[in-house]
Amino acid sequence: MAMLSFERKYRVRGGTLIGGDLFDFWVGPFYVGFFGVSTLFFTLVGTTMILWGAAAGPTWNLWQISIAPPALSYGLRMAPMMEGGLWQIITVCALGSFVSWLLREVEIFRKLGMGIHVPVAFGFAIFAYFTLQVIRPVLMGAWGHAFPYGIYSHLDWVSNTAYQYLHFHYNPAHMVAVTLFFTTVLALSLHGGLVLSATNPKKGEVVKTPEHEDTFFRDTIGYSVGTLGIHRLGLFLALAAVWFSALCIVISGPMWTRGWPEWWSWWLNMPIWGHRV
Ligand code: 07D
Ligand code: 07D
Ligand code: U10
Repeated sequence: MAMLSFERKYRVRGGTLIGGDLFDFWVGPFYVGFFGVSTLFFTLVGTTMILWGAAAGPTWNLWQISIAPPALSYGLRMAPMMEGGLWQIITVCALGSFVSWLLREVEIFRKLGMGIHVPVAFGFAIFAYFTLQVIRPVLMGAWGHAFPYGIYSHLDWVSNTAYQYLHFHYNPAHMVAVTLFFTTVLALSLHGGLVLSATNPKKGEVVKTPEHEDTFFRDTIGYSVGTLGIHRLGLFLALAAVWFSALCIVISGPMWTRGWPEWWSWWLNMPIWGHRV
């Protein structure tokens, strides 16, 4: 692949976090680095374990392959390979490869002298996964509370887990997370629409300026958050959405064991109504 002239300038040694010059090189378009090698290592081992589990399972149907965590009776112990041990190794490999990928991003940003906003954001996604697969199961005392690795089986886990709390929509942190996800989509669509409307004009027309963009929102809603501000807001909304997602699931079980609709009885029990239900 031909290198852009800019890439030729920045493709120099340095900026690595570990390993010095050892893996400080590129293969085609990809930067390698120590964490590229560790990403590949964990990905290969993890994928091999999934294939092993699939080979031992009843189907090769991609949608139905599933590798389950150990039964609840194993608690937080290691389980035999075919009874959840594979799931445990795959989880370690998944975390190893996600964190390696994050650190590889950090090394590339350091080479470029840029901020580390993207790996920080990825860190939130990894944190959500860690909450689902490690923090909550540990708090509840068994790996069996984690989700299985399968395309449809992980959906079954979401639904089954939700109905253990009767009506998951009544989980207040889930409400906040859902609202933040919807708001993120609104913000990105407004931003994408606005930038295209200003910078991709019809043939013969001139490209408009950020002042045009600001003015559109001032005229419409009385305020413009600004061209840098919308990116800050977008990142904040998306990270907050994931943060509240992790919160909504970690409180389900470790902190609240009844149906979520019941949680709202604090409202009916407020002394201002003059009675208790
Ligand atoms: C578009 C970037 C590309 C990534 C893709 C995913 C794999 C899995 C592995 C057969 C936006 C690649 C997929 C590597 C193959 C095996 C063993 C990202 C983009 C295209 N889910 N989920 C999906 C994962 C959880 C939920 C699709 C992963 C939680 C619901 C895909 C994780 C909960 C629905 C997928 C994870 C949950 C899905 C599309 C990890 C709450 C859907 C994902 C590691 C978060 C949708 C059949 C996508 C679907 C869907 C992957 C976790 C809920 C298979 C890797 C337990 C309700 N999930 N998911 O586009 O169609 O993401 O499912 O945590 O409706 Mg899921
Ligand atoms: C965990 C993904 C991490 C991914 C990583 C990267 C690879 C590499 C390679 C492509 C967190 C993996 C990378 C594998 C791929 C290549 C090359 C992201 C993660 C590290 N819900 N609900 C959420 C809504 C209902 C329930 C979150 C909406 C029902 C449960 C979000 C609705 C019931 C859980 C959300 C709705 C229910 C959730 C998910 C509507 C089911 C969770 C987003 C409109 C009957 C989960 C932390 C997220 C959660 C979660 C949205 C409905 C149950 C806020 C919009 C009422 C049990 N739901 N939900 O967390 O909070 O992403 O997880 O009805 O556990 Mg919900
Ligand atoms: C944004 C933006 C903006 C832009 C943008 C974007 C956000 C301001 C300027 C970016 C956005 C887009 C492009 C839009 C589309 C993106 C999405 C919808 C998001 C989802 C993305 C995808 C689905 C694509 C996913 C693809 C991936 C992750 C690539 C897969 C890559 C690989 C498989 C290779 C990974 C490389 C590694 C790990 C390191 C390098 C390694 C190699 C090349 C292999 C060779 C290895 C070696 C030589 C090392 C030796 C290894 C050893 C020894 C280990 C071996 C171990 C063993 C055990 C064998 O805001 O505007 O525009 O564009």
